Amino acid sequence: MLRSGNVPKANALHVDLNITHQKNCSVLVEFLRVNVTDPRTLLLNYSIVQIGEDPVGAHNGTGSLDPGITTIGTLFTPDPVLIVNTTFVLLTYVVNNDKVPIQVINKTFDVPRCLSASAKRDPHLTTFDGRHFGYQGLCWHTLVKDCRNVNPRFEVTGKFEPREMEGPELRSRTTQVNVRMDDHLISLTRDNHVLVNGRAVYTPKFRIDDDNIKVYRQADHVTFKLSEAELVLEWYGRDHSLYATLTSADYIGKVCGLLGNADGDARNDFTKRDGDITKDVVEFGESWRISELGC
Ligand SMILES: [Ca+2]
Repeated sequence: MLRSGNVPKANALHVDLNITHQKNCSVLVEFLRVNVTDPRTLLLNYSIVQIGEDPVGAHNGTGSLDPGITTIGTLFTPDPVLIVNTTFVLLTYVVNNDKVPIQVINKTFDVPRCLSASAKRDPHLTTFDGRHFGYQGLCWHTLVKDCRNVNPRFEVTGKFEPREMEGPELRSRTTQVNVRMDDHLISLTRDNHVLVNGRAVYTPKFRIDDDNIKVYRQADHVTFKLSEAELVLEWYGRDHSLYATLTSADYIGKVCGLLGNADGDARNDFTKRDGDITKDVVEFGESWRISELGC
């Protein structure tokens, strides 16, 4: 999380900021009302622009913080091509009901390189580098794992099972996701249950391995964070959808599996387990099936 450096004065009619990364590498900018008891409405005009040599479109918006409303947010998704440790400037003018400026926030924040991938219903899979493909495989497959050496620090696997038949073609979907990290095996089930080494954990939030692994159970999904790799998984079990984001420079281009190698080049994403690149989606998919796990 990136936190604003603004230090609001006590009882001032000001806003503060929270800037956080969200699913699919989007960025949420939240405006927080500092003095919640003040009866005046705060009007916001903001503009988010990238710092750099090439001009890019600004993300502009307006909003109002009426009395009783403490937070509003704006979500924007930077162009993935530009998300290489990019610095953005958020310029916000805050005025009161009389349209008199009372605060200008000129806040600079960095967005680290971030890549997103997904395994869900059709089109089924999208790699970190944005290649969409349908692969109707069955049983357990490697989705993404550390491929820096022969002893991966982590591996995320998905179980594909057939959908209810809708015609003669077999179509599969993800029904469970397992994450293996050191001695820990965390399973995310289709009912959004979480199992740690086979035992169900029902607390809404828990940590493992000195905070390296954090799991949050929410209403319709489970969020899994692996701090070391800056890998975030969001699992919507009932929707059979997994979203993954990866931001660590240590792992960019050094992962492998059905979600690709995250090096920014979609053309090499069909790299098989043996390192060869294929154009055949079935050959690629089958190479990542984990035959020893069965179905
Ligand atoms: Ca690639």
